[in-house]
Amino acid sequence: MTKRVAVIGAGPSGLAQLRAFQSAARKGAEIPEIVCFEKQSNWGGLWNYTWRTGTDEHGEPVHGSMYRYLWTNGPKEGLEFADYSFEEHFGKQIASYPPRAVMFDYIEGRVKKAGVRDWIRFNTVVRWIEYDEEAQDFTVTVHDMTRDHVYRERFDHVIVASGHFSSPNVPEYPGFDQFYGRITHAHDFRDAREFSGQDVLIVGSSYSAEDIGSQCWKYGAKSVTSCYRSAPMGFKWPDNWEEKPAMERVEGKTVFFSDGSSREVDAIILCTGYRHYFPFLPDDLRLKTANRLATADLYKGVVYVHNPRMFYVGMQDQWFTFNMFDAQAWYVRDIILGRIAVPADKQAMLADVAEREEREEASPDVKYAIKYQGDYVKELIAETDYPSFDVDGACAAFYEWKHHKAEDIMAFRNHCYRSVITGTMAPVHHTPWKDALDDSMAAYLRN
Ligand code: FAD
Ligand code: NA7
Repeated sequence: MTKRVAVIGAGPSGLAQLRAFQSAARKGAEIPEIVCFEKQSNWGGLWNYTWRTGTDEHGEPVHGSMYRYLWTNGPKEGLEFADYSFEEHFGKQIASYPPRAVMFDYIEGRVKKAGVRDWIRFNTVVRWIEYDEEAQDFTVTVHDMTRDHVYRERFDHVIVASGHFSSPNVPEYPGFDQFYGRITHAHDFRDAREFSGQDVLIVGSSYSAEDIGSQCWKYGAKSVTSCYRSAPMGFKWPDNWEEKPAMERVEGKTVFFSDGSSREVDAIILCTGYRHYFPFLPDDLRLKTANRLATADLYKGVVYVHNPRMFYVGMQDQWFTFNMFDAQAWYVRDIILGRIAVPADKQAMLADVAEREEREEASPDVKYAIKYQGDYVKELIAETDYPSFDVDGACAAFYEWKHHKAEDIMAFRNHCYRSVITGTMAPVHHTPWKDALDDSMAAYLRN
């Protein structure tokens, strides 16, 4: 009897998994039946933009956290698919920090070519998964929203690719309930123009804080104040952007900080990160981890040590994204196809996790972290037929990117890098990022 595999989510990670199996099938391998459940009506995950916030058309929590005018926050040369280059997709090399719509088109191009859309059941929310010890299989309960029908099916393996930048981490500070303006989380941020002319407070000091603050600045906020809990972002900010230490409390429109200073603001945007949240999983199958490079309880970063028939793809904090999801997906595929063996001993798997954690913690240096994840990508692709590529070259693009950000945070996206897949240098974009207000694909590809 053919094995059955359930993939949860058709974002970049889930699509990498479908492409991995399709690629094996195309080379003549016998593959299991793959069923991908996707709660949205289209693929692309976070890159499938929605204007909605809160609940979707079915009353489900909106998955999307992306916003209008988003351009990639790292160079595309660090994430390019090794089996499908930007040049293959667009017919030419393009500039290095594409807007969301361009990225969506690229993601979609590869899976359209692979012809895997039929494997996906759209508008279908995974509600619950249980493992049957005796039968050694999983029962997956899903809700088909189109037919308003709940049903269950059994699978030999489950691959969770539902993302982890969707369920917001929302802290509360004293006085929030009396604040005179709007308090939102980055997850619900959609259009920076909403804040034009306003004094905006950004809480947090990571990627969302940096980029949402920059969006507000670009689209005409009167001022941006950002505040950090642990460490400042420390960039050379424009004149109307001030970085403050931790927020302590709010009174009316006034925010007080831990250095005793205060500031009046019109709106507060909580860029306070996300939670790994799997409401469809019971205790024995649910990954519990912080957002870090060495995720807890995942052997080789993908095999769930407490039940090695279950896999998670894309659960790490991310320097590498699409190419790392590919490396993981090809690796998971080969375990399922019996080409790669997983240790039978749980202690051996836990030792692998512990070694990864220890190595991650060995240095707080950013370059070290980038190389650490690059080495992880190399480690996985060495064991499968995923096309090998110059991972060190991709790391080098990330190092340059870091340098360009330190030089000028509002201009780093004007730089270009060399593709590690095709060897071509990206063209300089026709308009500096801060002046390019139209983020459409047509505008970007005009080069
Ligand atoms: P997602 O893209 O989150 O996809 C998960 C999919 O699972 C979704 O389609 C969702 O609908 C589905 N799903 C979830 N729960 C269920 C369920 N119960 N049933 C059925 N389906 C379900 N990365 C970069 O490389 N460059 C960037 O510039 C960049 N910018 C980012 C900006 C923002 C604001 C955010 C939040 C992230 C950004 N990322 C960026 C990182 C991003 O995580 C990855 O690019 C990528 O989208 C992760 O893919 P994924 O498939 O793991 O998760
Ligand atoms: P991150 O990278 O997880 O960062 C979360 C930030 O929020 C980080 O600066 C945290 O500070 C801060 N944080 C968390 N809780 C609090 C509280 N309670 N008070 C103040 N500050 C807090 O999430 P991002 O959204 O920035 O990035 C996620 C992805 O989206 C990323 O891949 C990007 O590509 C886009 P800390 O340093 O922990 O003190």
